[in-house]
Amino acid sequence: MFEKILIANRGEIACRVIRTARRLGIHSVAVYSEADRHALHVTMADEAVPIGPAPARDSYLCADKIIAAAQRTGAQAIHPGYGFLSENAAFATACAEAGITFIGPPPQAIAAMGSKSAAKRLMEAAGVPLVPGYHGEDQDEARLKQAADAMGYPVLLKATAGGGGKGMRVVTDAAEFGEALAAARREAQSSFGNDAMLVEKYLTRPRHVEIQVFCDGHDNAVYLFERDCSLQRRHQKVIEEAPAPGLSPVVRAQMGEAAVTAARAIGYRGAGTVEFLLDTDDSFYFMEMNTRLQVEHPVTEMITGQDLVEWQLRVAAGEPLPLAQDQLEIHGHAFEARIYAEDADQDFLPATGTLAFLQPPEESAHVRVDTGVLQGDSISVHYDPMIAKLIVWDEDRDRALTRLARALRDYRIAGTTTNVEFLYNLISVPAFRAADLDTGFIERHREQIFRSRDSEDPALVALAVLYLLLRRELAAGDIAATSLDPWSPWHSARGWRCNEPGRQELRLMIGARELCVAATAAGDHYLIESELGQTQASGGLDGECLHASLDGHRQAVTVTSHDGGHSLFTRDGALHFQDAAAAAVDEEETEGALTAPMNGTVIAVRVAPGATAAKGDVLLVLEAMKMEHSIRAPADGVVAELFYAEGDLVDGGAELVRFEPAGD
Ligand code: MV4
Repeated sequence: MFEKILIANRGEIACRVIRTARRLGIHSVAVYSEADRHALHVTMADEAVPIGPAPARDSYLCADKIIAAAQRTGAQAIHPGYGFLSENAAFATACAEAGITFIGPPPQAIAAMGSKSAAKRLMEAAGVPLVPGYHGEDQDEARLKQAADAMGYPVLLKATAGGGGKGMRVVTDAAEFGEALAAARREAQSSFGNDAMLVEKYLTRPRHVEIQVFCDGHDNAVYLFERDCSLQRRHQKVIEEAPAPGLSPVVRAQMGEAAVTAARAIGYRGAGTVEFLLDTDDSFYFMEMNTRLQVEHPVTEMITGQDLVEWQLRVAAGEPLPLAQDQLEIHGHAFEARIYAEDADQDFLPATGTLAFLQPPEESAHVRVDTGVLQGDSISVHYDPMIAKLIVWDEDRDRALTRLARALRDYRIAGTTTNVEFLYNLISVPAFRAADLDTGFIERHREQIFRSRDSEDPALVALAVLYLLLRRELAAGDIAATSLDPWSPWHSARGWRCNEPGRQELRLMIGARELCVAATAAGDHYLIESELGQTQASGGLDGECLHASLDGHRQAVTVTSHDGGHSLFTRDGALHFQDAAAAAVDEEETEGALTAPMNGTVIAVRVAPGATAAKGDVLLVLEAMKMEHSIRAPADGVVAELFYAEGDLVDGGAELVRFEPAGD
């Protein structure tokens, strides 16, 4: 077994590999870019080596820098993780040439699976089922049309050089075939520089079911059952589960054996995943083979009780597979949800920002959190904005799903926009609990999933107002405590009025909406009134725990304040809000500042360089924390220079505009 390995990756997968290495007593070496200088994987590893500037092309994708780091530290092997160089045959070759073990398949196996059409031909020769269709060299329109007519419509035109859904076009009847083919060819030529097409029978409600395979250097090959990854959005997996609901043992064995046959056909070593389309009649068809450890491998680990990274290390070190096929069993059911810093309400635009508040659910035998970030970290614009993978397990699917829902509610994040609410809505669709799955699920249930959350839930708003009122009381108490007259009624923060009940008015910013609220102090509680209704509220703050009573209903919720405002987390969801009065003060303080008030995205540029502007004119609009921030001209003058364009992500404090006031 290796004494020291280098992990050529970052984020959660680097941390995950380091955890297994540590458990096995293997010394770990991390590599990091300048942006990851203080990242979790760097602090977790035994050693860490800088490999260059933030952009991946200058760091994590630089094979020579990574190999040099391994040589400098004496690492005997390199684990590539996923993404980056994990499926780069040239990197695997360079490792071997440097006398360093690449923890993965042989280069030629990577290369063989790199071309989708070549992979299909290899699988066909090995007897692995393919979708009925035509993959021939003859690209004459008449030949393709003949194939389409023979298999029957709908058919799917796929660019041979395409992949991941790019260059696919459905043709529903013969009359439109010619036009569709011409359009698909144009798109393929412009996207891939190759307009070769294949024609397949179009499966209208397929599921994406993939088989985890493992092969060692002693001619052993097993499958560790399947994962259902049908819940995808634009070919990005969102929720994965194992085993695939409703898959019969017979079909499971057939798919597993087909996957092992596919792996053996290319002389595979290590962890691999064979992806299939599963049709409604239980027939299944090879899609592609991935020659790396997948993001979603933890769900397989949870139902088999195996550590797949340990298997990778043992096989790479020349050991046989730890278990034979008849020793592998499925126990229970697992889900994985990918937690991202992205805004589901803005077409999943990556969100930037600082994880000002980050409280994952408590881990246990049922809940696992694979993450590469800690509270206070910023989500970098240079890499995939993954915050964590949330994995849950239980004895059966229904219980596991209930755990997932609870764990998502317990995943408390503030300071940047995340997809947690989207994930919760997604798994709450009744059809999901009913396992009515296929790759079109998200699109088909769009209304239920993207429903604009009732962010003006009276109870949530009352809790938010109570929190602001209690903060004001605490702040007033602190001032009173340091004054010469601590008991002066002037220190009261309960809106004291002469001969009238104490009354305060607040303005809450929830997203882009402003809500006016009146709070009247009445004995030991407040009467909170707004257009949403009225609530009697009382309670107390204990750090980040708000103990509240709303019309007698008592509950404890988590609250926190950060530079983007305030957040509260309840079992019914999270609410992110600002005290508009405070925000207005901030706006005044930053008025005239032509820098970004916080991390955000430029969503509008209203002027061009050289344009004149009057004081207060909007020059540029930022979106951050679901709110719009207008950057205004501080005086009459001229826009000398713009540093960002629409769609750009900006860090807080970044200079946005160079403005020359008139008369300067
Ligand atoms: C298909 C298909 C239906 N019929 N092939 C999408 C990307 C690539 N992995 C293959 N894909 C598909 N091929 C036939 N003959 C539907 C898809 C498909 C899909 C497949 C797996 C996971 C998500 C998907 C989303 C849309 C379409």
